[in-house]
Amino acid sequence: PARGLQSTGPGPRPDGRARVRRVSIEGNIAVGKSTFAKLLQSASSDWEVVQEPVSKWQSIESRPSEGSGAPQQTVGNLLQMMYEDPQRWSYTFQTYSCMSRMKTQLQPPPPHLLSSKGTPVQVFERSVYSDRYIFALNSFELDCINPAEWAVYQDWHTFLVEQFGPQLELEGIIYLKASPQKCMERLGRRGRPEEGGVELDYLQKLHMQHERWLTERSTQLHFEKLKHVPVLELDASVEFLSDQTVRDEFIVKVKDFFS
Ligand code: TTP
Repeated sequence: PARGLQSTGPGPRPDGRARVRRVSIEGNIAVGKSTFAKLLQSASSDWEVVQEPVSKWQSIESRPSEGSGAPQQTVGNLLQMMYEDPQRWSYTFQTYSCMSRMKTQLQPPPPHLLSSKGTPVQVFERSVYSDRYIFALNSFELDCINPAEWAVYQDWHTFLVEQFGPQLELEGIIYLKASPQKCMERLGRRGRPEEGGVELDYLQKLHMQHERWLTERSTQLHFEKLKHVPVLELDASVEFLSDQTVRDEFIVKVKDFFS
């Protein structure tokens, strides 16, 4: 059984209320992270889900020069560019996805969590850590990010994570695990246009990266604390959205993990 959430912060706040803890949901493309996140959102008012900003990556906005008054324009779909020409665009994609993720992870918890008398938890879809240890690493291993880009990525990633320190730390990770074949089936069913060319082999590689990081815990992680963050692994191969019993079981396990 998984250990409960880590207690990395300073303990209860001066008013005696619990500190808001931070957890990420990790798992392969199309495993069902967003669906699971919505399930958590509706299960307790003490849990607040912060969604992944995929739509931002799909429409990059121009930055008009200050004071020009020109309206913002959509200047590209970075997700599509990355899938069409990974060697050209993977590094750019990972800098942008990581930056948008940092912004979301740094947002303060909403007021109702801060005033909660229960055990408030902020839940993120993925994290700055999966950006590096799943996607950027995988792109490097596939030669889509070259050694110089990988060195630059690691340098600024380490610098920023260390600068922000506790604000970016996670106290737990929920790992939704399903076979790459299952994820492929779900990916086909949802039909996101940019993902039309994704092959099973790519999902198998990403699955292996998740396994190395979250099950074997053998990846060369740069951040010492991350090696000890408790992981709750859930079997997401079942159709949890349509099965009330599975949904209830998941919620019980998550409650247990959070308490
Ligand atoms: P996911 O973050 O896996 O989101 P999802 O919508 O597939 O998750 P789920 O179905 O489980 O709710 O990936 C979104 C898309 O962005 C996907 O095509 C993979 C791509 N991506 C990268 O290429 N690099 C990255 O660092 C991230 C986070 C996503």
